[in-house]
Amino acid sequence: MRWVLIVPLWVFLDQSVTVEERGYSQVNTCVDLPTFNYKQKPTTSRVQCAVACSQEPNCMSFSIPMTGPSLCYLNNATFKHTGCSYGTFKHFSLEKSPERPCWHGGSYNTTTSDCICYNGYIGNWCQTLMQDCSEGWNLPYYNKLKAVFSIHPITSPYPFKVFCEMVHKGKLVILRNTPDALNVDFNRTFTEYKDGFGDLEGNVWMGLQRFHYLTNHRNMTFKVVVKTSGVAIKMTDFRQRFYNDFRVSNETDGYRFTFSASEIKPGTSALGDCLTDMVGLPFSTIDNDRDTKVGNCAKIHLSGWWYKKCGPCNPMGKLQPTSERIQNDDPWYIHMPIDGDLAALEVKLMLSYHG
Ligand SMILES: [Ca+2]
Repeated sequence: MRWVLIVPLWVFLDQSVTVEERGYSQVNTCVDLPTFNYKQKPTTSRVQCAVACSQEPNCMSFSIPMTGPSLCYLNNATFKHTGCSYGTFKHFSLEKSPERPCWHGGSYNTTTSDCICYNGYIGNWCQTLMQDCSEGWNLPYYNKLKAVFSIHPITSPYPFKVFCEMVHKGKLVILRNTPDALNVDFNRTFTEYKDGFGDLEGNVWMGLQRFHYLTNHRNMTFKVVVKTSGVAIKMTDFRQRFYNDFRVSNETDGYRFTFSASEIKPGTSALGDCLTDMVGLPFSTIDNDRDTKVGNCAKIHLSGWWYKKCGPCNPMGKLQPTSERIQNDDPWYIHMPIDGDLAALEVKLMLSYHG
């Protein structure tokens, strides 16, 4: 089933999620910098300071200087309203009380005594903001869970849903191309590749714009996993390769990617490298040919990708028929750099934070 992106007007307004919407309210108090201040961080806005506070389990309030939000002061207790408002700081406290036990706009279920969290927050009291899957992985009760979560990367103007695998520091699915889920056609337009398509729990492409938001402010590791099968070994196998500090640029720049290093990890079977040669190339689709070939690689392979002339891989190509266990030369099938006479039967591209 396809999921349709409904993009409300407010997503285009930067910082449209206000401090108040993040669950903090300004407190009138004569306290200057409180004794319960425990950390200071550089910041450029009140919203950024609120995000910083919401990512720390012990942060209950934050303060910023009246002269401007150059430094964000994180505090481990809340302020009391005194009706007094002079001082050199503005203070913002989490709204949490016996009447409103859930933070950041979460709703309380009196039957189960649980908070139902929204807009990228998780935790018993919706206290933690998820920027990718790593924050969920840090909370023991999501351990090993594979499910859809709402996240809100700090540079994204809106929260959005992703599929997280809460293993190995928390992995987020960018692409899943598998025969184990309903078929999704990857032969799509540039707009569709930009916005994302497919089913979050099945075959899916998360979208280039989200890929950009997920990688433009944190050091993310991009993982390519290919499931193979061969006549000789008659068993499935997984080949993997990792790309450190992976970044995708913005739409104006053509969603080009960079990374610092490519590596194989001990204990995993090696997958060849098909991305190094594509660094600096814009993303190509059937209706936006930006490859360096005279023809259109996206039309040849029936899928979008970072193509050159055209290149050694097309992870969004058609799946090999299950009866065919050797590599098929037709260009519309998935091709991945696997040693030997093996077909790529499934591809997953994932991101994880290794801050
Ligand atoms: Ca071309």
